[in-house]
Amino acid sequence: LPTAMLSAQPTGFNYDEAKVPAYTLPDPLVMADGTPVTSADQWPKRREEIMQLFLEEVYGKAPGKPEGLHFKVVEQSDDAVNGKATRKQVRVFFDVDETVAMDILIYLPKKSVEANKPVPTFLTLNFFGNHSISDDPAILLSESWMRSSKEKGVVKNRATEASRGASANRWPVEMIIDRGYGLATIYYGDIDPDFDDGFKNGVHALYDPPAKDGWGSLATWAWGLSRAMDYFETDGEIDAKRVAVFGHSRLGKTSLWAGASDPRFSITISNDSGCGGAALSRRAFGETVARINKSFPHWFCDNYLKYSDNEGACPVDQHQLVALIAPRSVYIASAEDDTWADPRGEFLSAVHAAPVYRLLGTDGIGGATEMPPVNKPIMHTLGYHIRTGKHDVTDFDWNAYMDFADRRWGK
Ligand code: GTR
Repeated sequence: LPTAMLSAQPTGFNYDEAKVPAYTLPDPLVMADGTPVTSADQWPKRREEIMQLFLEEVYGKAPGKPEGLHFKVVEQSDDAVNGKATRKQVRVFFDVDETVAMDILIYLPKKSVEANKPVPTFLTLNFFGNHSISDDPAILLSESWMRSSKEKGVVKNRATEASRGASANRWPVEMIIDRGYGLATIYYGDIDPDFDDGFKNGVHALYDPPAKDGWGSLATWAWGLSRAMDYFETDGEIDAKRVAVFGHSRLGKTSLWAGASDPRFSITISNDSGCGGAALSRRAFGETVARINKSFPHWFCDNYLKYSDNEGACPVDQHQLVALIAPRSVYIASAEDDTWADPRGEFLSAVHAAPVYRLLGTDGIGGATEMPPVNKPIMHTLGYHIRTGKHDVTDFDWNAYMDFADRRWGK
């Protein structure tokens, strides 16, 4: 089972900028055959080359939308969040027989719903069940397998009443509603429980076991986010054209892959995503490919194992993941004390993706080449901040994401 908690700086890894190995990044603007990409109309072809490499070598290939996909509203109320929001809990069934499902908890500002104004919404995954984000007693208590955590009230891999609101500090629901945004969240373990079981449970139960280039858990969670998007497209209260996909840590890796693999996401937000997320692998700073493959062999496709202690051989690096999302907006956030996730490597992904954004006619990251001071967000088509503090999600982070969404969506 994965290590539940890690100290900020596990020993035996490099945290010294002077010891970052010399490396050359694969150029997102040179075709596999060496042809330079100099005009926007060449990009779709180059993008497809990069996409195939990520599918085959990194995250793995997921199936499309399942035929049996269907939705049921299992609970709703127009009196949530101190009377300011509506609440809806939607069960998304992945098969006709209803054997595997995920629940989406959705809060929308009541004002917008009453005025028939579709709501721009943050779509998120959570670590400990929808009921963990708020102490709202009407949230259905998750019955899914969960990583054991005393702190989160999880006993023998199941949530208990003590789990309610256990992660509320990361979820400023009222603040989000007050700013006119919706919040939708899903327990990631509904889609695929986060342990290495040879891909038998969760939605994998409905499919053949993945091949070497088949979907690992990150790709599977991202696939679940796309199924939530399928639901949004049927719900007139949500503005499906203005959805920001957000995730923290392993779920930030997931949101980046969701943004890259599904063009319906208008904004992609990576909070402290680190190795296999926004951080450049070739820097081998903090968490490395070898370490992540060892601790979490089920997150990536099996082909990714080839790059343990061999980052330079990987035909892609993580700036190209950001480039796959271009010209859509991406916000990358780091935390000063989160050296395990390599804040500088996270920033550099945005910098090295920016040429693609500029080729496609946007302002990229506004020409930034140096990291901004702490707590001073940069906001262009690409956004970035490094805030003070540890690996976490704070109100500072959320405020920056909403400022970014205001800009992008012209609110
Ligand atoms: C750590 C892992 C990181 C990050 C984090 C998390 O153990 O090394 O890559 O994903 O977990 O998701 O909390």
